[in-house]
Amino acid sequence: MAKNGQRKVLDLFSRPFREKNESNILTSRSGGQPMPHLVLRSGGQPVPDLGAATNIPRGEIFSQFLSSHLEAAESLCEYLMRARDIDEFESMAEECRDLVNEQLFIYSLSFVILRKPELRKYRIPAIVEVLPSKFATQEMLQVAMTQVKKDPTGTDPIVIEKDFTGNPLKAEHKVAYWREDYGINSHHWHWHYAFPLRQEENRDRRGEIFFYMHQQMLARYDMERLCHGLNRTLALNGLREPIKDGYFSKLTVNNSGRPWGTRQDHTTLKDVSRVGRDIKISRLEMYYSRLMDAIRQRFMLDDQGKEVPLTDDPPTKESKRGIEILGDALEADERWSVNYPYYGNFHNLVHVLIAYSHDPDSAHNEENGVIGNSATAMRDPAFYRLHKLVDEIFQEYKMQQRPYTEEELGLPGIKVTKVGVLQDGNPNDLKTRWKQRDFEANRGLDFGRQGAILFRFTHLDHQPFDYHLQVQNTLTAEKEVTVRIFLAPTFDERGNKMSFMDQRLLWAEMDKFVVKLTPGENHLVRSSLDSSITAPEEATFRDLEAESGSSKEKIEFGQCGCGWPQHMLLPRGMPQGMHFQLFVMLTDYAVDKVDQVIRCRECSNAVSYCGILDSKFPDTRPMGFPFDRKTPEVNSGSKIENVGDLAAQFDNMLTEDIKITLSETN
Ligand code: CUO
Repeated sequence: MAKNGQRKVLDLFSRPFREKNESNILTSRSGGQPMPHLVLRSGGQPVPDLGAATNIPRGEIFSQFLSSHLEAAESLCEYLMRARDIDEFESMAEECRDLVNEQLFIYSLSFVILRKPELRKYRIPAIVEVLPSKFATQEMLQVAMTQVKKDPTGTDPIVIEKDFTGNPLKAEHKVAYWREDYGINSHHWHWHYAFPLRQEENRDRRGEIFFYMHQQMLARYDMERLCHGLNRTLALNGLREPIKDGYFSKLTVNNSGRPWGTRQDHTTLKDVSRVGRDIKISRLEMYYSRLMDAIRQRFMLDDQGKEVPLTDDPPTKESKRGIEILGDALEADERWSVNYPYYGNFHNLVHVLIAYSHDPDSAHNEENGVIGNSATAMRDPAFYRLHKLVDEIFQEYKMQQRPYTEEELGLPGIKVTKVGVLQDGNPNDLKTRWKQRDFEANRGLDFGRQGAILFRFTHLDHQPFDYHLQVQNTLTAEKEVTVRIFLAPTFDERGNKMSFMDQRLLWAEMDKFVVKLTPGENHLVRSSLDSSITAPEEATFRDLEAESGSSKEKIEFGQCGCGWPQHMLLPRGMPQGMHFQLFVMLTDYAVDKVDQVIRCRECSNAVSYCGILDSKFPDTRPMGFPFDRKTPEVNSGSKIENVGDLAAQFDNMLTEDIKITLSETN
């Protein structure tokens, strides 16, 4: 029976680390005649013209933070983008899969399927199943191998304990379950190819979304830390101070049993000098100074020496905001940075610097650490310290912007009178719990087992809940509004209620949606499942196989992989309950609205973190509004000390105290 398109996609994602030359596609597909995109090698053998794509050796860890790897990705994506339909895509991909680095291949397949409207309808299987070695420990792989030998048809799940990387002797370990969650790491992998570096296309507000998405990850991580009585993340104190916390991921590279690099506690960063990559700390410090100078001077210099103003109040709607220009120069995007040679590649190279800190000159032939790869980076505590350092640069910039005005914050005629959450009939007391999920690792591993190899992960979870809002529209006509919902802890590490400025960076976006208010009373109910930051669970190989064999409607599309996992929408809370604040703000949709035709409906979940493909970001306000700037000034003369004071000044805002409790029972 002929394979349908979805099957073809699944086969391409299967067994990425299979032995070379298992297929003879090169000659068989073309019937001995070179296909148009193939070139002849000196021996007469046709091979695809892959440009820089073959520069990364097979078996090496692919890193989206390395320019040479991005160059390879650019070539391979460019090659695969030429496919005109799924059949051509399949044959072109099969032609090169044994010639290029395995993870580069998976990255580029994913990139092209997301980008090409003709291919977007095909779904990518969960990355946990495609690359299990990025999620499961060496021990799990070993157990799987032993099981296969003992019982080739067995299906018993291999359970991974949530404490596999350490124990509470290290305070940092208390939040290891969060950092090592399969869902947030999958999201981060997908995000980085949804907003790729060094590619032709520049997505709307990409530098700003880089800032905002990572800032929100920090807010969520800090919220989780407070649930355990841990302090909020401290930024790396420059690049010379030893990094207090080490990390031992227990993961293996490419199912090979070769471990990823590890880092001891108190490791001092050193210049990196490995083949093809030399990184000098002093150079990174220079980039840092130039970025900070630009922020203080309120302009950057382009490659002609011309001043490019940095402001979040640009002269026209079409001009870029400063945050976007700064984001592109800081991440940095070689193609979109205002002056790449001058402002350098700060953030990406600090990833690489830390990733090689255990073996900076390759004297031990060690692999890089997990912080060097976007599918694994969030496991390492140093990831947050690095991103806090990056965020502090962004915040330095944001603190230079004027505070929001009453006009920008208010919405005359609209009053929120009540807000709260309801879960299983319980008001304002959300419960979290532990849950387990199985993934099938057969397709990502090469053990040749007929039965399933199931890996069982334990993760945080909660029952879905609803937000309830009571809103009065005192206008005589209907009014379209944007509802913005945020969550933050009420108290700091010492148990003190937080000031506006202190809590500012902890507000996690929970949802943002547009609704029409009729004149008079409106009761709005919104499900947590519809959150603007989450995507549906990634489909497994098995889900997609079942779907591709049936004629029924497709399983719901997510942001094609990008999006915060639903199961991590809430922080853990505490067994005895922990105090949080909900903050709700309604703004005028006529102001927020972006004029555009939404061109891609398939991948439009998790919009606040992932944008909408081929379309503009659908909210004109700066990302993070209204908490991205310093305390607002209001004309009444009252001082805004905390978020409650702010909400008291405006009818279109309201706060509510809620509790989040970790329940051990369900
Ligand atoms: Cu996502 Cu540093 O950008 O990890």
